[in-house]
Amino acid sequence: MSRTSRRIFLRRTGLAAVGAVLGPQVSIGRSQTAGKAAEGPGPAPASGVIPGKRGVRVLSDRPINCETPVTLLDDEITPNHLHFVRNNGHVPARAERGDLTGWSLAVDGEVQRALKLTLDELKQYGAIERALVLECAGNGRAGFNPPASGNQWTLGGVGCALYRGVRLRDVLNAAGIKPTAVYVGYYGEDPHLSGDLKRQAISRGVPIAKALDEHTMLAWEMNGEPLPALHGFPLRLICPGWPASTSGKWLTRLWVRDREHDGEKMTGHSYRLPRYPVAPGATVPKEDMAMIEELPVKSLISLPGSGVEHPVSRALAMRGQAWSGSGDVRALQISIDFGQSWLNADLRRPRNKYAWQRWTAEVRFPVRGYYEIWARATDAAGRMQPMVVPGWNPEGYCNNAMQRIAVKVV
Ligand SMILES: Nc1nc2c(c(=O)[nH]1)N[C@H]1C(S)=C(S)[C@@H](COP(=O)(O)O)O[C@H]1N2
Ligand SMILES: [Mo]
Repeated sequence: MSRTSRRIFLRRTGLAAVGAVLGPQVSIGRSQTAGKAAEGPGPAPASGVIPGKRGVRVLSDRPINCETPVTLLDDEITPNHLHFVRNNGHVPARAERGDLTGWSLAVDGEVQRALKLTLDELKQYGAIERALVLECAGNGRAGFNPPASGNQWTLGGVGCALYRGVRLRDVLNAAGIKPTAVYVGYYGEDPHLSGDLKRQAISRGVPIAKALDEHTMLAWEMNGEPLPALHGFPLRLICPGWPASTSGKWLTRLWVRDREHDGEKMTGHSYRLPRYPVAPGATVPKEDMAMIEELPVKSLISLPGSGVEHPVSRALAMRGQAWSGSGDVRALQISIDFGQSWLNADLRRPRNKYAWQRWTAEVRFPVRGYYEIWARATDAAGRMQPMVVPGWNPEGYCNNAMQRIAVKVV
């Protein structure tokens, strides 16, 4: 079948959304981004449109959302100019100006003494530095069929940067957590898209146990620089392993609560999955949806890009990253025969818990021809990435299907 007739076939059968993701990834000679742009939301605006970003793919510019082409997620530490951005509202003017005037962080609610801290006061709590993966729960959404509305993230709504800040628990303990505390909700300074100052763009949170986890932090630095405007200047939460929507940016207030937080995007279907498997396209009642906590195990192939030619006489060098919401990946395996057999890649230990783990592999091909290469990570509990898009859900979250690339061996 020619490419054109194949595409018509996909459209007719209502599989265009799947074709948009899988087609380009497994066809020779078309990059994933070019293929996606051809059938997706339209060509990406010229790079440089988003201040401070280079080489990213723009999903929307109001609010700003961009993802990283998977071949550029090749570093152990994702540089600031490549890290994906997921904004729900506008970037606050303070962040654009890099201005701390009048800024403070309030910690209140179910605490013995409410705090109001300037950045300098916050820095008195000491500093830790950690490489931490942030992944949007909607990363991979473009793979669902029927499609879910929202940003059509392919593979690049993820990054692993080096953050400097304090443990959230040190600040919460200074405020004194009351026994009634069960949840911490965040508020940020980003204006709602409508311009209505009374509305929040997003206000999510985590249960108190996750807030008190030693890896949950308040960060003011990203890769050795003050937090960039797009990533939450002057202060953000990092709740590693959980949907990055819990990692509030441009923080002004932490509200310790005696119940689950009910801010913007905490209720309804937001960041929730059906409690039981549902048929694709099903309508799921609100009460049957449960909050996403740990994200599933996942990996990516950053080298080579899909569609390369490789000589049969030589081994193909491959590499990429693996991570999981529980903080540990036990194995990374590669298949060149559609999953009939697997070889173990070299998987490095993470730089610290919740950093991603670099893997490398050398792959030899028995004969010339067309190959698909699949990469599959397994977490410490033995859970593996599925071969196909898992568990359809109304909002298109948690697609951790294996990444596939195509190689023409000549
Ligand atoms: N205040 C605020 N915090 C926010 C958001 C936002 O729009 N406003 N977006 C959230 C979502 S959905 C994600 S995926 C991450 C993205 O972080 P990044 O833009 O630094 O990659 O920030 C989270 N924190
Ligand atoms: Mo997100």
